[in-house]
Amino acid sequence: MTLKLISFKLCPFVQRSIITLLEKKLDFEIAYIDLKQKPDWFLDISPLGKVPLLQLDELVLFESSAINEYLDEAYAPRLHPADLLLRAQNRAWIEIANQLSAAQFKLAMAQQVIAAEAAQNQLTILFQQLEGKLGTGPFFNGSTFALVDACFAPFFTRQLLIDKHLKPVLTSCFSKTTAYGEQLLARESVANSVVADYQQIYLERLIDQGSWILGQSD
Ligand SMILES: N[C@@H](CCC(=O)N[C@@H](CS)C(=O)NCC(=O)O)C(=O)O
Repeated sequence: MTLKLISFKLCPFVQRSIITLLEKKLDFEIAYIDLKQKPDWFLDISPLGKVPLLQLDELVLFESSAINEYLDEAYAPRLHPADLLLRAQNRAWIEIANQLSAAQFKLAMAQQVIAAEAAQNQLTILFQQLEGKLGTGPFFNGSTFALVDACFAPFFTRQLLIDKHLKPVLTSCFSKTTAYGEQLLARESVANSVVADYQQIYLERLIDQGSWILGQSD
């Protein structure tokens, strides 16, 4: 079966699915679309008009969580924990990863200090939650990389770039979260989950947006 991921280069949800595909060492095709000019063929097959989509021959899956869980059940190695309760907890914490990415997006897109501070406050609350949950690492559940890690990783890919412009206050007082992010960024699947010119494209997006954070570096 051919696996084809319909993608957008800056999307953190797409990145989660790419990490999952890479962890499983699967062959897959990738097609990038411009979300500002969605092609008709994409709108025809995407119920929510969102990426990622996973095309499996004639069939299409949407929503990154459904895509990732399908891949996890269909292809070894299993990334979700075998333990039922731990797996349920991991799924719940993926919602925290969703909220982190949403707050980070608000911070990156903020044009005014008020909106940026509100987003930073949301991030701080979420960091407090994550810091209290993480153990000795290196990953969310301990020694084994899991699907929940694939969901947190894209947040850290972007935070690394944001921290070049802001004083990295957000992570400096959260040592476990900082170490967790470093471990994720060092993982081969995470490093290879974005395009080579990702940093430049992300910066151009911030410039286009008139992002508040760009004015903050010393
Ligand atoms: N819950 C969805 C979220 C996906 C999502 O928000 N994708 C964004 C790009 S990062 C998108 O396609 N947005 C459509 C648009 O901007 O019109 C998932 O996990 O797949």
